[in-house]
Amino acid sequence: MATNNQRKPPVPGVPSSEAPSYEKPTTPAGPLPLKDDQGGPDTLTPTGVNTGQPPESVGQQGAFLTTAHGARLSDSDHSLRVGRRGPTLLQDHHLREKVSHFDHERIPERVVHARGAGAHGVFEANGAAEGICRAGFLQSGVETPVFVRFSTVLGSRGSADLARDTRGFATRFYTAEGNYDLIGNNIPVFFIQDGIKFPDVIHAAKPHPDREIPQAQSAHDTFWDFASLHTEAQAHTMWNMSDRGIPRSFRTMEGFGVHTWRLANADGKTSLVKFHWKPRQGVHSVTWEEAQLSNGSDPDYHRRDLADAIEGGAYPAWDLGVQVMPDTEDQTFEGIDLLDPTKFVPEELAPVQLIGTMTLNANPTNYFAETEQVAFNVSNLVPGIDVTNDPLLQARLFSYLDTQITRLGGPNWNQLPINRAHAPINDMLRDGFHQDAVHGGVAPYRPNSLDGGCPFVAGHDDHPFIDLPAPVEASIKQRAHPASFDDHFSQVALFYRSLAVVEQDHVAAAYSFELSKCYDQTIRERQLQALANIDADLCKKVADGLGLTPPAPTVTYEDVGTSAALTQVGGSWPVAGRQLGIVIGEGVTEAAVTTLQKAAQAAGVVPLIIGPHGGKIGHLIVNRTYANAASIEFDALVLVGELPPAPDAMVSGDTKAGAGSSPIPSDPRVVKLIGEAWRHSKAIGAIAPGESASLTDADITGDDEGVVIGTAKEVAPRMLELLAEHRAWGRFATSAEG
Ligand code: HDE
Repeated sequence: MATNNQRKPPVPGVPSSEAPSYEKPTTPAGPLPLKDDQGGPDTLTPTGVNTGQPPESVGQQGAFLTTAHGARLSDSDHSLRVGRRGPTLLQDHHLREKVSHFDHERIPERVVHARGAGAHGVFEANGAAEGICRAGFLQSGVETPVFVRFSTVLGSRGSADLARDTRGFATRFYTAEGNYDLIGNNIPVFFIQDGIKFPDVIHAAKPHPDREIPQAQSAHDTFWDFASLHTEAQAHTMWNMSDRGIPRSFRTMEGFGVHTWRLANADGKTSLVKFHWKPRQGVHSVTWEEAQLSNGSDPDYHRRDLADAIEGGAYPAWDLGVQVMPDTEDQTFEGIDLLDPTKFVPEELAPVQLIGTMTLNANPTNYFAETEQVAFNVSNLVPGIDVTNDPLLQARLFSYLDTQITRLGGPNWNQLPINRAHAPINDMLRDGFHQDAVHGGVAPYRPNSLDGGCPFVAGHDDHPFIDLPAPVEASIKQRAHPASFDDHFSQVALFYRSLAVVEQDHVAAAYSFELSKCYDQTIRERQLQALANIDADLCKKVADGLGLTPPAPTVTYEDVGTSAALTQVGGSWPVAGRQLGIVIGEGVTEAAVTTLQKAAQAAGVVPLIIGPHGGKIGHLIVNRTYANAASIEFDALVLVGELPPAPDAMVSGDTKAGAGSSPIPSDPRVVKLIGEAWRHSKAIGAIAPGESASLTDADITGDDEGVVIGTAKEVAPRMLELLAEHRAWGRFATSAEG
């Protein structure tokens, strides 16, 4: 029997590289090839020799099912029993191997950043960093394979993608001089100034230990208890409460190295830098309502978005940039302490200079082997890149190595395929759980003569990693921080005041929401005091939301102005990888739909048809139905034709199940769909003449900002322009309008 499936689906997400046959297959054959969008870790030996084999050579082989030691099996569906109705025999080695391996399939999830998604790609340096850094992968034209893992921080591995949270942005560069891991976030500042406080902030933010709730969110008493007492956390918290805490996509996030790093050029001259990833797709977020809807109807929203974009050929790209500051003795710049990770350097003070571009172009072949087992390590550094004395960074240098030993079951996690370096490995680390390398020789110690003195340490001209000499101030041993770390508020005010009014309103709403979820009044009042120290207007809005009186500030500090680089509002951006919903009904004019589809596909936008039922309408394949479509999936919507209620639309009951008032003028699910798109300020189009009454039923008119009514040829290009602006910003009501 024929199926609708095609080998090359126009819509990403089909699970297999070949369409399944209707009948159960009967001819033994080898494993199917990888899908076109998939890549894998390069096939290297554990000690760094490229075997030249394709990625699938490390996957399943042969046409027959085997045991783990390679014996072919004739039956994997029945355990070995005494007769047909008798007890199962202990001698069934296949049953025991199969079930025992299954029993051990899970490994400990990451203590933070447990939920994530990864992709392969390539980084190409443009040479602009040559003058400041001698790392080989930053020299002009050098291409380096990369693996990136994006993540949320707080939730467990199965939590929803659109939690209000910081996002991890960890990049591994497989350079010819060893692996370099740049493990950053989408927010340039951090909660704490000293790594010794990390267990405190994470214990406060994770679910309460008694009931283990709430999952993946900061809207609870312990988090705000900590943040309001430990006011150095206010900077990071403010970024989380802003739209940056709910990104539209991993593809539309900036990335930041957070700490200051120390680079050295070929002459040994050093400079201090902050790393930035600038997404070519623009920096965009969703609204809070979209985030909440998504967590219910599509908790894999970000994971799917990244994989679909790559499968669809809309490869996301980021420029890597550096802010370069002189390596002065006091390590401050324009009054900002560069060793304090709760501070950032405004781009107006130190422009971001672009030094290369990363493109993500392949999805992992196997989530567990790659995305779960990738083990980033802050101390994976290459010659030319060194650390600073930032006390947060110093603690990370210990933590990442330590955590991998537990998570990956021993000290040889560097030998897992996704972690193998692309440089020759000649260490003297031996044995341990899961040792994959078969080391020769008898003398893994130095000095030795029995192995010919090998391995030798590299001389100055052999490109070794050199710990950059740095003066350490003559001092006493103590547990204390410098006075410059005491300013907890001035840059938080700078961030807030740099936002557009609509973004500021979102910040106020986020604080009001989160604090309203706390049970304890004292905690709300204490956090209001912190807000009073940041911005009186913000404090008043939040106090109004909570029904409290705004307190007076208790600190004074110099106003540090604003930074135009911090708002996400404005600008026009590439649209590739965005999703356009095309709503059709029975008897639709197919030509109009085809015009929209073609225009979308030409721009790399994925057109998804939403119909009254599944299957086909005329020649058009329906991708979503009125019943299963969720507004959050679509960056813009176009209604084609009249859209009468579908036969399963109901008169009363649950709206999402199809119910509306009687008689039903429009399908209530379509009205809900476009109503939500309107509230979220997304572009909406309607094909005229004969445009759908659903528009009027949703109280939308052609005069509204971001709404276009016209022929398909008129609507299509306008939709792409509106998509490029991300939102019809003027449609959001703001507090500035009173
Ligand atoms: Fe992490 N962090 N972290 N962190 N972090 C981990 O390492 C830790 C910090 C970040 O996709 C863990 O492999 C300490 C800052 C990312 O696999 C763990 C401190 C920044 C990821 C750990 C910090 C980050 C991690 C958990 C304070 C932004 C996910 C699993 C000293 C610059 C990487 C693991 C991935 C993961 C510890 C602070 C970013 C436990 C002790 C600051 C993106 O080692």
